[in-house]
Amino acid sequence: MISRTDLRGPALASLDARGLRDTLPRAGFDVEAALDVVRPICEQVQHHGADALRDLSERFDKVRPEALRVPAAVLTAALEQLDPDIRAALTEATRRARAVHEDQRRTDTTTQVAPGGTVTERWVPVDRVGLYVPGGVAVLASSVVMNVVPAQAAAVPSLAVASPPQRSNTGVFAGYPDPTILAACELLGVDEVYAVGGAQAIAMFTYGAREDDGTVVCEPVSLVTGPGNIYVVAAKRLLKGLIGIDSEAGPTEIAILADDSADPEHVAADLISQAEHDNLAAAVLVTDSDQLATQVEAALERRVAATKHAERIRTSLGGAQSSIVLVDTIEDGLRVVDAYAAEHLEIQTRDAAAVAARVHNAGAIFVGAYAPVSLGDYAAGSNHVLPTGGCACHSSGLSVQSFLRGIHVIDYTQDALRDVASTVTTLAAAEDLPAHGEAVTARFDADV
Ligand code: HSO
Ligand code: ZN
Repeated sequence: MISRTDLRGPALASLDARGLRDTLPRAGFDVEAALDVVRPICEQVQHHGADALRDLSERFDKVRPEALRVPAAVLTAALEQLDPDIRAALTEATRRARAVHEDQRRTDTTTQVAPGGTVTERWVPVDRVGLYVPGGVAVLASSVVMNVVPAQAAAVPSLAVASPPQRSNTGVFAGYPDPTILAACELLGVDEVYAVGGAQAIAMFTYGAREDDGTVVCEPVSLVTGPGNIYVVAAKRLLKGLIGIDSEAGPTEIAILADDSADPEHVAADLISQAEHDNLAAAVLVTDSDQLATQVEAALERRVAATKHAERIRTSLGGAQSSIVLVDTIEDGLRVVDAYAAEHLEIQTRDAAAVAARVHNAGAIFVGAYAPVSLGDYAAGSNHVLPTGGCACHSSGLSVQSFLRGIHVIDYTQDALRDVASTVTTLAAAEDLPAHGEAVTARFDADV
């Protein structure tokens, strides 16, 4: 069900990081093609506001939302009707995520550059953010926690959530997003929730939306975060610049670096757990043990046959994006996982912490036998919105930092400016921009 990629022998040594990356399995995720689909959708929202949002919902979600903004009473009802076990689990997941994200808060730093001259880096939250919560193949209430918690820890003053209306909803929830998503919003104290999904949600956040009579339905935001399908990703790419975005989250990925000390049942269970997300999800095992590879193959067969979403899992494990990669040593395995730059990387080797410390590229690293990726998906305290598609070599997952801007505040006294004046005028002259220097010397003309 899963292919093997043999990188043993001299083959690996001859590849540089780029070449190695190209030989590793990866999902085709053609965002460019989706741009043509989302461009007219975004224009429709830009020009026709709330009317366009209702029409697009009817077309794509097959439901016309009663109200685009979910009424407070519906949010309250969602939390009241939430299964108490789910409520307790969401509360615990939130508590752990808050502990981690509150520790990420930044304090302003002031550096005395010279007597009388200081630069302060002031951390300021983005004024208003839009958080997208998908509602397609899987409706992920945990993603509400993972987006809202860092934004709140960053003290973002205005925060809106959008999620697609669900055709299957009934009663008070008819025409609104999944009730568990609504309950999670209420639990986290988010009262601005929209029944808007897909590319049109990103467009609504970008342009804002009004009714024909001018009534404001949604104010525009400065930053949009959250995962989504290929159309959501394409809309984010299209509108980036008008708004800020987090990384473009593609299909989920798990890579596991394991030696013969790993338990094949754990390895198989973890590969399957992320393959469960999506036909395009990627599961990659990198190992120096032929025996482990064989045992994992057997365990996969058995476990997939026994799990609920077997079909989807077979597709993703059997896809070109998934493979068991054989290497000669864990040392070589480290080169492979660094080149792959997985969204999630598990280290199931001897001395796992020491091996993990040597990894450079991964969205999140799960160390040893008792840190499966699904722990991080829900309740480790870490964030599960992470860079995919190799972007972990330059980007980080969602954090408090994603919602802050560091503003440099420059404060110099007259003497401090005078002391550095010749440095400015010299460099300004070197760049043939004398007026830059004159802006400094103008302040001291009387001295001369
Ligand atoms: N593994 C997903 C997050 C998730 N899993 C939510 C289950 N629910 C991307 O990190
Ligand atoms: Zn997951």
